[in-house]
Amino acid sequence: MNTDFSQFGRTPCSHPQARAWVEQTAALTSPDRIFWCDGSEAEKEALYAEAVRTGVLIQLNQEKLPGCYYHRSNPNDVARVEQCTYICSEAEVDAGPTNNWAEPKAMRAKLLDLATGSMKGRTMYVVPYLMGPHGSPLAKVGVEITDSIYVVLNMRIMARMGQIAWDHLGDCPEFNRGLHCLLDLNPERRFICHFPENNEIISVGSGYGGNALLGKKCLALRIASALGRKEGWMAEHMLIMGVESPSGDKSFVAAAFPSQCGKTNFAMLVPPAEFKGWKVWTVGDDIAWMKPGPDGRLWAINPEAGFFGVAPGTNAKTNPNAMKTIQRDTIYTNVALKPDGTVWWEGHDDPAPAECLDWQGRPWTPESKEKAAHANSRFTAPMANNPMLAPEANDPAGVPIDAIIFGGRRPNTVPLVFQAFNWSHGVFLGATMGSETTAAAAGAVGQVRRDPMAMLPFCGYNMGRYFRHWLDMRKAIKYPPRIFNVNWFRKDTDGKFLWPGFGQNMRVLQWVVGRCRGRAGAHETPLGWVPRYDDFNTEGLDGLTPETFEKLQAMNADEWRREILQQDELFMRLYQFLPKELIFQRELLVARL
Ligand code: GTP
Ligand code: SPV
Ligand code: MN
Repeated sequence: MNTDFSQFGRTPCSHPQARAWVEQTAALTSPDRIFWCDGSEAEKEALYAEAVRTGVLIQLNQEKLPGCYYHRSNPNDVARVEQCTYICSEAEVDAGPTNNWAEPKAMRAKLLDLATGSMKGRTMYVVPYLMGPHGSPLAKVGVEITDSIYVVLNMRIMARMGQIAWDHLGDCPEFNRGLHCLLDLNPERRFICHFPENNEIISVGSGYGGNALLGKKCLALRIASALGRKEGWMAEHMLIMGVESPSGDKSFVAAAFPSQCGKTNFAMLVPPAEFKGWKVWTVGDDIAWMKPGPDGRLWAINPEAGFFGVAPGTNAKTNPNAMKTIQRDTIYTNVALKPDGTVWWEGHDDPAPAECLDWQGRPWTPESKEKAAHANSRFTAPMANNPMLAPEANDPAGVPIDAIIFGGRRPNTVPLVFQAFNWSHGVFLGATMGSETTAAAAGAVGQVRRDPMAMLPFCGYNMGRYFRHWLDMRKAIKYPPRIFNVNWFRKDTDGKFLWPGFGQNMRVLQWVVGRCRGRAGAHETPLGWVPRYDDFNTEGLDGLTPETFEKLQAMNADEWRREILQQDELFMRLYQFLPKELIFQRELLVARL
């Protein structure tokens, strides 16, 4: 195959506005060369060859992991950085109390100054991409200009990249403009900035995940959430899954869990053996765009085309479908590299290797004190590799959502599962969600903070208005999804998880789907509807005694008093913008307790 890099990327797009913007950006950043990505297979081979030649990627063992590559980030650049992330709306109030705000003119000037001449001696890649199935009325086109070949190769997996985006755009002048410059990866010069009023993103100084793959968190959540509010739809940090029962009916569930709180695992769930005839299909594992359909239901698409999943803890028992998905055509970032050119991480099926290189390239043995893989190490894999990919994942119409689940990482207080009384109570559950912080973002890990709808780091506008938008959506949806709350992470007094999680989450899912279809019983508590022991499928799960179930579902009044005070902290910050319904919901909860 021809992998002569100079032969590729030579054809500029014919879209006049995109071309003018690229030329203008090149005049500013002064690259040696402009590379126009077309998304073809031949181009892909040339890009991988170039990435290997320049040391950005290491080719893995092609017999064991065909099409797989390995990347190490700069050690100071391994997670999202919320303190460097800005919403640059004209008015500060539009960013709201939970976002960093910067005045757009001044911030743009500062960023363009940093970008000036920054691509000298480098290649500037133009990455056209489509978020969503081709032909979907919800799909959106973005163009990312980047000087990182790692970003290009990841975007090529995570989005529908290349000619397909230009085809979708046609002669529409409107597309998302994303400029990404690595600079010198100095955290002092790291800014991830969103200009929702201009449909524009400028990100400098980071090459990692959500900071640099601009289609993902920047466009598909921050920009899209602001757009959705204006246009009457929702952009959410949610997985989407299809649940097929033995009788063949298929329900669709969307679930919002904060970063590193189980979306990918839940989306790829394999039911335990006792669940004969049940199948779970993946539509998406991180982001959902949802809009009311003409039939009065809420329809959702997954705007992405790949999985940027957490590696540690992934194995054939916890997530067999992920393990199958990442055997080929996958980029591994910040995991450990074994001498045979394969990879390893904490929680892998294979035992710890006698020797390997850790995520920073240092020799590692099982005696080493530090972990071999970074806690936020990731795989980037095409969704087409998933053996349980739902056929609907490529359907331009999307899927109708029957249930929405909110969940966080809570060692105490929050039961395994309960159901909201109605939509506005469900919005209250989402709005008051708390979760322990994780390694997906730089900073302390394991501290409970409020993370409404798992969108705290991703809502591109004022969070109070976001709650209003959620409440208002009810009027546009004749048959609203039922809303639930889950917590896989409750611990006993010894600090051990009370619930086995992973595939066993099917038991919760069966109850959720059963509730939506009028098949499952429940009883009313101050928190919401909960399953009784007999409403819950415990067959084959040794140890799920009525006593354990009681512990999982327990509601402790002292814990809940503290919980409500913590919820109040966020409500106070947002007070000026907080919809009255949520204040009423809080009062009702206090009264019920
Ligand atoms: P992002 O990609 O950061 O948005 O994360 P995510 O929400 O997709 O989380 P993911 O499924 O990758 O899981 C994150 C971590 O939680 C992994 O280390 C998993 O092993 C662990 N985890 C996922 N599901 C469960 C569960 O049901 N129980 C327990 N105990 N751990 C889980
Ligand atoms: C998350 O942090 O929620 C992720 C990873 O899905 S990143 O793409 O880095 O945002
Ligand atoms: Mn995520």
